[in-house]
Amino acid sequence: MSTVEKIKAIEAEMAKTQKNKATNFHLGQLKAKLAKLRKELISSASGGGSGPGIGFDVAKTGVASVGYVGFPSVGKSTLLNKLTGTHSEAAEYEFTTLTTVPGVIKYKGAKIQMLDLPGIIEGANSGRGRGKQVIAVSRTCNLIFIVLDVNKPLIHKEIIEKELEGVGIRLNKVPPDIIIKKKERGGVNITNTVPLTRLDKDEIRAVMSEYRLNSADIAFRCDATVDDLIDAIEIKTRRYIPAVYVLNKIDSISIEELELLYKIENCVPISSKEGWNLDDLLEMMWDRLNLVRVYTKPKGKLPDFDEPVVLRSDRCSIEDFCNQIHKSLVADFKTAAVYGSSVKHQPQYVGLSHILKDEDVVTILKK
Ligand SMILES: Nc1nc2c(ncn2[C@@H]2O[C@H](COP(=O)(O)OP(=O)(O)OP(=O)(O)O)[C@@H](O)[C@H]2O)c(=O)[nH]1
Ligand SMILES: [Mg+2]
Repeated sequence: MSTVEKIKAIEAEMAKTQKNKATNFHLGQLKAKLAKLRKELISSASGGGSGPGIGFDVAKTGVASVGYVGFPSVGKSTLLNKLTGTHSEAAEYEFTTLTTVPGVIKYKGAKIQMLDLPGIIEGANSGRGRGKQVIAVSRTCNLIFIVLDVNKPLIHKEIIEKELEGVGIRLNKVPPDIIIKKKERGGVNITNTVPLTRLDKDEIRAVMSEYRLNSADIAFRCDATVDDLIDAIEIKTRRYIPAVYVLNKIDSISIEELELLYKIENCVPISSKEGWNLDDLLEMMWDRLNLVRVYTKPKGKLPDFDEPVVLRSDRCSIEDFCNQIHKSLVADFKTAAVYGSSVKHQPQYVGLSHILKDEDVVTILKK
């Protein structure tokens, strides 16, 4: 049986098993098995080598990347062309784009790479169409634009979410607050700081034994589901990525129809053909990317507000800032004078480990 067939078989078994006290252990086991099989799919997708993967290995440029994911012909390439001025073939037939087409946009001083991907369809994560490669690229992005055609049924949104979820991508979520400490012996010890209303001990034990975690302390600090527990165990293969739902082609529907669409969370309605509402889309992109702009101030001079050093919020210490400017800077570093919201005193003298905030001003003092 192939991995995909095994997944199908387990899904079928889960569908016909009723959830109750007696079956909880069995269902927990099946969920964990499923998660392990899906992991096999991810590793075969990102491993490359097999199939037509040419063009999917795009060099990363810029401080962050945004991947465009959507069904064929929803207007992904038209959007890339409008936003970045890059040329990616756009046409009215499906699967126009067959490879990753990169473009770059400069927004608020930050260079952001945008990746136009081929259209995906249901079954993408098990290898249909160019699905595997699209998904492998999406996993590396800092933000995903899920592009939807407002004329197509919203079921497309769910299909895409399911495809991405299936390979360990978690959209607009934070990792579950569950701490697992492996031990040499002593069995599984479960503690919780909030009541667990969605998960019972049998399910926890089933999942733990499926992962051969026979001795461990697990502390639940959120009302977790069995999927959250599996995510916590599999944390290394999970990707928590923000997503924006781009509702394209609003030029082709009425105002009344448009109002209904605004109910979708994290959405921006646009028309890439007419260039409508692209400002809102970029503003939302900026917000979700959570970038940190740091202005340099040469000693005794005014800060340079035109060319910020842009950092990602997960890597924005003074050391990261120095490395962005020049590799040798850290070796010569004495102290940094920082003005802005990351410090109490203006300026405050800090070391390499200080974490910067958006729009701070920094002067590096050398030895
Ligand atoms: N009315 C309208 N049509 C649009 C809009 N954006 C794109 N289109 C049309 O939709 C068709 C498909 O556009 P593409 O940009 O090639 O779509 P894609 O998502 O890149 O398609 P694939 O590469 O096949 O996945 C083209 O005929 C575009 O002119 C829009 O905002 N409004
Ligand atoms: Mg395209």
